[in-house]
Amino acid sequence: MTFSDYLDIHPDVEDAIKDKKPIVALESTIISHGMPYPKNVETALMVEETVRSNGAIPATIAIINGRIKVGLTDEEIEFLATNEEIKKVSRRDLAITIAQKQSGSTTVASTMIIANFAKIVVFATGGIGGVHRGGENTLDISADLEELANTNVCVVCAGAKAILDLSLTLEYLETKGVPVIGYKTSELPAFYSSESGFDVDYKIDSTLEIAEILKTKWNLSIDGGVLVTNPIPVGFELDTSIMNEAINQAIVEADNENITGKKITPFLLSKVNEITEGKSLDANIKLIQNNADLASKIALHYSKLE
Ligand code: PSU
Ligand code: MN
Repeated sequence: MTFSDYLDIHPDVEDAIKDKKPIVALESTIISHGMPYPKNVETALMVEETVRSNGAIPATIAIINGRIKVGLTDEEIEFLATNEEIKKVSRRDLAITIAQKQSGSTTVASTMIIANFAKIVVFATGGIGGVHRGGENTLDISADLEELANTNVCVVCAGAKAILDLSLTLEYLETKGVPVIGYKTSELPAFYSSESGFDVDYKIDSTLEIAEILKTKWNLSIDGGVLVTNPIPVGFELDTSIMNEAINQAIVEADNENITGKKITPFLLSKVNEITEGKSLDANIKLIQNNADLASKIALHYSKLE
């Protein structure tokens, strides 16, 4: 058996693959563990619509009853959004979830693995995992970074949240040879804010140029991903000092409650949302839409270069 024996591709995505139409992969951890119901469903559907309105086809990825799904029905999205039992599935969890015929939402790492198999090269998300604060002692480094090092997918995100150590995250990406591109910015965006104080490697203002860079990288057989960081739209940024305070408070609570491992990111996200009374959630939704929009434009150019 091979990968395809475990895979169900949605008919719309299947057609797009056949016709070499642009496709944008979307992750599902954000649906099950990144946002509360019903905003999670509304956002997942809205993001798919954003991709379609750009002339690309959305492929939201998840594991349902042991089957790898590339492209979900609205019912499957609802299922992932409402079922408390859905596991957060990163690289290490994939085989177990599938063998045990369970359901799981995919992180950036596992979404990249599946997208790559389906030959989908552009993927939009909110924020990637990275090196956590204190990661030099805890070794809490997201498998997302290792996947970016190895797997040929372009990930469009709004940078990473300040729940992470952004400086160590950039160092790790550099060591692993992952290009970090700022779309119309020379500064790494910090998710809720367009500024982090850290520079990206390259500022690129054109989606065609980004597509050409992807093409060139993989033509040269330089395997691994490319990270495109896209600042939150103007007017939707949150106040940095308020956010930092919320994040610090959330980290203290996580420490007090001994939250570690895969639980830490979802815990911090929901705490920050609680502390900011939903303001962080509104910003989160806006930036994901913005990333889906940019990813679609890159995918459109890339499909014409093929
Ligand atoms: N960062 C966010 N929102 C998210 C995640 C990260 O701002 O929903 C999710 C993504 O699916 C990401 C995962 O791939 O958390 C990283 O988890 P970990 O740090 O356990 O690898
Ligand atoms: Mn971790």
